[in-house]
Amino acid sequence: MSQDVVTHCPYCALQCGMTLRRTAERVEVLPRQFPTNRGGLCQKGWTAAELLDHPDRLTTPLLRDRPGGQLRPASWPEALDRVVAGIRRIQSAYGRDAVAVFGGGGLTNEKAYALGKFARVALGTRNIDYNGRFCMSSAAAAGMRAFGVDRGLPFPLADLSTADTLLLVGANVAETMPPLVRYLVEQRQRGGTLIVIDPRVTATARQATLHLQPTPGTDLAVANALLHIALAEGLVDKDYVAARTTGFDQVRRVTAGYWPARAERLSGVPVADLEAAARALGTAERAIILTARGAEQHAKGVDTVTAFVNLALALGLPGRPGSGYGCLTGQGNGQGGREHGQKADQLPGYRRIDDPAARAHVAGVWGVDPDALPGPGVSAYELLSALGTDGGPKGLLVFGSNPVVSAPRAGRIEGRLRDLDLLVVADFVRSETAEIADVVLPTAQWAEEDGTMTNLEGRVLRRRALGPPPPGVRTDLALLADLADRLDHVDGSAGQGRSRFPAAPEQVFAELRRASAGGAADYAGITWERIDAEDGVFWPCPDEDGPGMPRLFADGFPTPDGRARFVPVEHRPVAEEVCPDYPVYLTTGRVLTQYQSGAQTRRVEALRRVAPNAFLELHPDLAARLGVADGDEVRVTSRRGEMRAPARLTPTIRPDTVFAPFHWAGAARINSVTSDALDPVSRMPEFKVCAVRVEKAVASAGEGTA
Ligand SMILES: Nc1nc2c(c(=O)[nH]1)N[C@H]1C(S)=C(S)[C@@H](COP(=O)(O)OP(=O)(O)OC[C@H]3O[C@@H](n4cnc5c(=O)[nH]c(N)nc54)[C@H](O)[C@@H]3O)O[C@H]1N2
Ligand SMILES: Nc1nc2c(c(=O)[nH]1)N[C@H]1C(S)=C(S)[C@@H](COP(=O)(O)OP(=O)(O)OC[C@H]3O[C@@H](n4cnc5c(=O)[nH]c(N)nc54)[C@H](O)[C@@H]3O)O[C@H]1N2
Ligand code: SF4
Ligand SMILES: [Mo]
Repeated sequence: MSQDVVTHCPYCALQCGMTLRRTAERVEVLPRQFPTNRGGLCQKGWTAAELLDHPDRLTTPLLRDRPGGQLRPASWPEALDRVVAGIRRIQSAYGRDAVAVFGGGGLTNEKAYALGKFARVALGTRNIDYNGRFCMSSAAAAGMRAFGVDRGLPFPLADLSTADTLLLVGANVAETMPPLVRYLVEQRQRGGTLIVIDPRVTATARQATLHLQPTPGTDLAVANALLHIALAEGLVDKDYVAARTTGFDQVRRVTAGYWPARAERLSGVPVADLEAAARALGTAERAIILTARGAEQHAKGVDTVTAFVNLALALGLPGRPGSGYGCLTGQGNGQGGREHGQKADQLPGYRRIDDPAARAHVAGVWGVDPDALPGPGVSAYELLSALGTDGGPKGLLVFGSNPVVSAPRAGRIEGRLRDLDLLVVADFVRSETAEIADVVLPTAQWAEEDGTMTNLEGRVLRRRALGPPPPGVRTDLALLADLADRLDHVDGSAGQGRSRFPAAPEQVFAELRRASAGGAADYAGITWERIDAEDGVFWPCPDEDGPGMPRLFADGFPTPDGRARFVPVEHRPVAEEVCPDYPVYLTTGRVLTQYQSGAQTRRVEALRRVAPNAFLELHPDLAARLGVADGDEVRVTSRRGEMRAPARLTPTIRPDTVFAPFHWAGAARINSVTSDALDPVSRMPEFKVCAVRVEKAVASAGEGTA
């Protein structure tokens, strides 16, 4: 007996197509032909089903009876009563905003939507934000500013393979989206040029025709220099700039200051490489520029992305067939998760919560008075760092994030979380954040629920349940609906006590469609049947009878005048420069077989075998200066904290920079060290560069230990 279900991987934004098969012993993952992954999967996808019946799986709520006590099993009614009583107590003492919500870009569209509505309607709090703020918020803000819309890729992934020149900035796709590499291979087989900008010679950079290896935090200077060269060599598309954009003159003036030799001084990238890159981009018939976290997770992330968008616009790429600018979204529903209202300043359909028309529309769908909707809250890091402080929230509900490991300056954030009167975590494992919660609610995993996800192309996909969750486990939607009921938000107008929070995902999606109608991310015309029939549907899709939009900007930009906007941007130093006490740059990122905070993948045996622990990557020259040998335990210290891990010596990193992955907790948590400097616009933390000191942690034999 076997039963197959056609679905997608739970992890990253590539959302590879897969088939799940239930056999007598286990759930098998089979690769599936889908337009994005074309049958490919990475090790994380192959092993995704292992967590379904993992011994660490939570199957009962957990409660902590007093601070410092142990978590103990409890019934659902007891756990939910505790949550509701805690919320009531806090809100009556401190006001409605004193309970906050923290969401995640891994949640389905339905859950992200329900969570935003739950915060604004059931809790009546302005304080909701989510981990996407740590992810692609800089690219999102830059995209909105330039194009009037934020869709990660405004074209299908398949366009990558036909680009004559492809530029990847701070994207290590060979480890973060391995099946995407086939497009890069095809691109080069067609004779294309692949340029990678990364301070490390990554698995991705090794495939490049040209690799630029800047000091972390200097991409903006590189981008401005590329535009400077393009101008000097007559590579700018003047007709496009005149017909389709505004603001170029100011950008031209600013980029005049980025002559190649100056950019080389700022970034360390040789003039000849800058020239070669500018020419490869400027002379290509079809060129694509993509950014990811390496360029974006900076205190000047928005301006850095803007510099690459300026370059793309000057070369006439956005909207030209087979060309354009895009951001590689990260989490499974990183795209949809930023559209439907779990952002502090946002209502469904990518509407602004401070826009009276948007409030009126969404309040209508929700059956509430627009004036009853709260205003904008604060961004993720600001929210987390206010927890438990005077005037800050005293209660927090977390759905789909593990900030104890993944937040910047995590020691501080962990302290804030511990100071709360009420911390509620919905998760399917005891993540490090669940571990310090007052209430843990066990939720369904991806293979146990239906819903939709929007991949990095803006393609809305179906997630399908193989079967129901195990006994004792509820879906996020069901428990949000139950909580809302208990908080007394029952629709009296229907006269039958119908909950305003449906638990059935298809019903939630129907409501989301109405709420998003007319917004930038319009899902009104998308039905589950259409998604099945069409291999996913690209938003915006306002009409059930009309097509989705795989490619944007062919005829104009969704700005008031239909033109894209150039914005002049200047290089500036990183938030924390190296100094005699902290003489080395630290940058952080990912390895292939671990995912994010590691709460899931550290529990998968096959993945743990490949990547069992954290490490610090450093250049042999730096290691020699520090007296560190390969495998030595090192201590990495910043102004905020320290981390310990074995040294991994490699000539593939700049000698002035060290690298650590952020997937591990405890002493190996690199976010104890990272900087909480924020971008002024996106509020993105500077995860990708701070100043550290590196030293050998353990005294070697013969050295004194006194
Ligand atoms: N295996 C795996 N895959 C994942 C994830 C995971 O956790 N594990 N997470 C998913 C998510 S949520 C995301 S957001 C994506 C992220 O995907 P990526 O952005 O590809 O991942 P990162 O490793 O964070 O960063 C990419 C590269 O940026 C480089 N970098 C560091 N500083 C700089 C800089 O100043 N400039 C430039 N140009 N480059 C710099 C790093 O050396 C690194 O190689 O991956 C998704 N896929
Ligand atoms: N130093 C450093 N730090 C970083 C980054 C970096 O590059 N460097 N990258 C940042 C980025 S891009 C990201 S996206 C964040 C990610 O970091 P986190 O927000 O911590 O993301 P995850 O580890 O995916 O956490 C998801 C948690 O929710 C649970 N979960 C998964 N799906 C669901 C669901 O559907 N419902 C519920 N209730 N729970 C679920 C998982 O078990 C897990 O415990 O980290 C950021 N932190
Ligand atoms: S690339 Fe991403 S979506 Fe595809 S199998 Fe790996 S983790 Fe899953
Ligand atoms: Mo991310």
